[in-house]
Amino acid sequence: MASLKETIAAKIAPAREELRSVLESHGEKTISEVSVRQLYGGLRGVKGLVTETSALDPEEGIRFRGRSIPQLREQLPKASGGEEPLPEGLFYLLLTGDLPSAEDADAIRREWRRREGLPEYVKRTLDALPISTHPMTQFAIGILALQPASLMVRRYTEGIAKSDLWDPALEDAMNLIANLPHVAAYVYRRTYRDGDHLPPGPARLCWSGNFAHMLGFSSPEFAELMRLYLVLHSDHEGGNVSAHAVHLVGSSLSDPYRALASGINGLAGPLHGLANQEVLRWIRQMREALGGGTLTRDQVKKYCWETLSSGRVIPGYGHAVLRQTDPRYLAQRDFAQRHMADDELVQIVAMLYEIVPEILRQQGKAKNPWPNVDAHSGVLLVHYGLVEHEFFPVLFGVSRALGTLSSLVWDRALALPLERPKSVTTEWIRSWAELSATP
Ligand code: HAX
Repeated sequence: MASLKETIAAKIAPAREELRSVLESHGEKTISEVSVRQLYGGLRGVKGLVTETSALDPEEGIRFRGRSIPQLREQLPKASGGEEPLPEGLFYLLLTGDLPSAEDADAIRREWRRREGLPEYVKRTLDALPISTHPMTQFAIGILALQPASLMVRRYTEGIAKSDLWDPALEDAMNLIANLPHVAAYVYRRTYRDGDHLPPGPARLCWSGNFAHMLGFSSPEFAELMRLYLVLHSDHEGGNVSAHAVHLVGSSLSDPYRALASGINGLAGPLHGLANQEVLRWIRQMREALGGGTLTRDQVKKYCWETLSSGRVIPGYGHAVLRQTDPRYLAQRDFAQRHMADDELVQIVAMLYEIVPEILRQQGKAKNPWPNVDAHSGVLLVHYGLVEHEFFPVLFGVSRALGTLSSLVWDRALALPLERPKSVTTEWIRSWAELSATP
């Protein structure tokens, strides 16, 4: 069986040739024109990036290397006795484009488990932070604290050719992914369990199972949820803030640790990954405001309108690209229906699905009234006892590393250049518009 690195190495020359040929045949064709509105509007809809690992269709949702979420849940290798796909297999797929065998996924599991172990200075760095520091801040600092181990930096300093940088970038990505559950679990246990840390579990545990174990959750069903969660949040094409930040920062040949930390900081915004914390916070506030009993549809509707009229968003709803219910939401809903249909919070989430889209339609602002990935994830975690909502975005961050670091390895393999778009001023736009209007 070829190693992961051998499999990728064999694909690099053809991929470079493909890129050369696309540029030779189509290099001067125009894909996107940018309106002034788009320039001020977050470049929504402008095709300005190439990302191979996944592609997002507004109606159908995400495909990872061409495969939909239902297909992934069916086709990717599973843990023994489990039904949900292994993130190890997904990572293989994202990196190579090939569906992994059970042996391929297990080889990645062994690699990650072999590379794990937090240096003491990383723990001391985290311990120096006030316990009130948001878990996402701690997580980003933990990632940066690991950075002195970067092989890419060492090789660059030794004078490696730019075209070979993908190799140490892959090594960094593997070491980093192996240790992200350790950083995350360390943050969780120091913040919410009085620093009572748990050692890693037996070598046979998969990446997600070991993560669940180090967080302190031993139920096999929670490990199943982790596998699904860590697969679903991994990648969402290249334009979202976290993926774009990793790609942008990496384009300066900044190493994978620094690039991922940037992506994690982007993910920590409430319009992006922090929305999963906000959804639960909002539901808890709603229950409290409504007296804590069983919620009626009318009460929920009124609370949604109050949220909107106070100038806030309804978290977990809407999307910059999607125009349908997010299939990542549907996969979590399916998990909930199979494992916890009677859970009270799950039922509130189901009620919101029946109520919120119509309210957002009536309000008439959001282009997409449907739920996104963050509308469901929190209540699943709470069901198993992971109740601390500020920690939820960290789980998202652990998962997002899989997609963004796979893309980063390919950015280096294809020797993509420094990303440096041109900016203009409003004054420039005015003069340009006046000049273009002159007959
Ligand atoms: N509640 C209230 N208003 C909403 C809304 C929501 N859920 N979604 C969009 N809108 C509003 C926008 O705030 C915007 O209002 P203004 O014109 O006053 O600025 C208007 O509708 C048009 O926005 P849009 O074009 O439909 O959406 P954007 O592409 O600008 O933004 C967001 C997409 C996801 C940021 C947006 O839908 C939102 O704020 N949703 C709530 C937060 C959330 O769930 N974020 C997570 C998204 C998924 C993700 O990235 N996860 O990591």
